[in-house]
Amino acid sequence: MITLHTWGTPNGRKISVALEEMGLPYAIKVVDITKDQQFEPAFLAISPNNRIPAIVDADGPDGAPISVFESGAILLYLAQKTGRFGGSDAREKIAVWEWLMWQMGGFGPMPGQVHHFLMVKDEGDQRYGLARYSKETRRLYGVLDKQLAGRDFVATAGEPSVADFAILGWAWRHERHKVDLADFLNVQRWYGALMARPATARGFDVALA
Ligand SMILES: N[C@@H](CCC(=O)N[C@@H](CS)C(=O)NCC(=O)O)C(=O)O
Repeated sequence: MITLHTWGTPNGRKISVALEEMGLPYAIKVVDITKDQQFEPAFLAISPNNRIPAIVDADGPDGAPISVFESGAILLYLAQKTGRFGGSDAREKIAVWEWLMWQMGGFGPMPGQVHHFLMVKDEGDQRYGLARYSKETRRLYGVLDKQLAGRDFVATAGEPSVADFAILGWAWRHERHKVDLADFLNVQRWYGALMARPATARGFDVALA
């Protein structure tokens, strides 16, 4: 059994989506980051960067328990464990790594800054932050749109990969970072197709209580 330590944010939802898609049994342990539970010693023992998500797998690679933090590492771990959603051959696997790292380095940190600056009170600070990070967020949506032209998934053919799940976690919050998917038609098509998958929908809906 896997325990997912999480909260209802894009980085957390990526993992519940992946677990649902993989059909792995899991239990949820809520870490309420609005109450600073991410700083509790028991959580820091498995996630030293005090961020959700983290997992504990009672049945690690050698049969002993293992904990994993950082959502990208968790997704790669789960893909390795199940042999699913990691790419079907060596070339696909490398493309999955590329697009997963693209998400972790940009398509997450940048819209996350938009979310932050939308809440900043000082108008001058807000204007600067939004101009900088909204522009970069839109550029990233443009990159994704180009990659998805003529393709169903970012890095694989036939079935999605953990890179799609990672990117979807942030695209799920497109309204919050003020992006209209109608401006990115390939992203809109990909988003609709993934969200129509029952397992993916369950991953976004699973109760965090
Ligand atoms: N690179 C990390 C980022 C995780 C992250 O930023 N998590 C946020 C919620 S989405 C968090 O736990 N924030 C708590 C805090 O800032 O103290 C990952 O992808 O796992």
